[in-house]
Amino acid sequence: MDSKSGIIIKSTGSWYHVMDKEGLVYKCKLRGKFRLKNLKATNPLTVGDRVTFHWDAKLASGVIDELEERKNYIARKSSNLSRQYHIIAANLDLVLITASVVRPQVSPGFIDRYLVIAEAHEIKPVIIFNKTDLALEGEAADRLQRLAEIYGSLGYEIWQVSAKTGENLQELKSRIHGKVSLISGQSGVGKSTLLNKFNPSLNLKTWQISDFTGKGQHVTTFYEMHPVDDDTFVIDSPGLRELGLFEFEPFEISLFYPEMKKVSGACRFNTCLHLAEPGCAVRQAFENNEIYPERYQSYLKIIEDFKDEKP
Ligand SMILES: Nc1nc2c(ncn2[C@@H]2O[C@H](COP(=O)(O)OP(=O)(O)O)[C@@H](O)[C@H]2O)c(=O)[nH]1
Ligand SMILES: [Mg+2]
Ligand SMILES: [Zn+2]
Repeated sequence: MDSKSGIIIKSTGSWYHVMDKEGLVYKCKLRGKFRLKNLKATNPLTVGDRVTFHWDAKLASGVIDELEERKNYIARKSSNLSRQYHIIAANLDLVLITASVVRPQVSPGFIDRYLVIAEAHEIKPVIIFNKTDLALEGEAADRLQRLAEIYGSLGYEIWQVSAKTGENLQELKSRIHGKVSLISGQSGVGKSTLLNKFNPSLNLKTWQISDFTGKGQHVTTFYEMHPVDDDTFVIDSPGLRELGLFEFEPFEISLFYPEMKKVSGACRFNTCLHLAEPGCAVRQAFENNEIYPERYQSYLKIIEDFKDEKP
């Protein structure tokens, strides 16, 4: 039996698809005595995990022996009441936050929610505005300009691309080369179309209603990692709103808004939520027009949702 190493690109619960450096995919099971380091996780391994395994050519199946230590991972609670969580993806280099200003029009707060998730996990966020071909003039163009101004001035990396015309696609493909990225975005923004442009052999279905598991529901969804090349992977994520923030307290959320973090040290209370507390430096900055109203609104919404999620 051959000892090999690779990266998990798909998990179906009992089987893991592991891709080696040559780009070959092996179907593997977990070794019976596999030691679970993390008992609070409902799934021992996930896409993005790097493992060593033994391949039995006769049986045409492999056995995973070891998990390499994770650089990071994103998880979500397995249910509102349980202390257990489900690990969604591991070893991420980038979070590609994909949006469009028309068809669909980006919903307020979507970008910020994913920026918070990226900041909270110390994973580099990259904002992609797709469908620029539909935003050349009028209100759509104004919206795009406003969003580019907000996120640009906050120092975030922004890409304006069109999967249809090919604008900036080669450049974006080079940007993600050699990295593992999680791509997120509302249904219909063009995630699958973009991935197909990066690697036509993926042949992903487009215009598919993603298997979005509405808020409060916790159907297990299996995340899949798409190889763009041997060395570049993109994990498509159904838009889970509560994704990966459960381990934080509400007062910590503003630490993931750089412009709030900058001033919140001056708030009177160190657990200030920046709502209506006396001596709140964030609220003051907002009133002085030093924080964009869109950003403050999205912050309030996240805090409000937290109250629902943490009864
Ligand atoms: N005009 C235009 N349409 C696009 C672009 N990218 C994707 N689409 C279309 O948007 C629809 C949804 O795309 P899809 O990739 O399925 O979105 P997903 O749900 O994010 O994976 C499809 O009809 C695509 O052809 C683009 O850059 N411009
Ligand atoms: Mg899709
Ligand atoms: Zn405050």
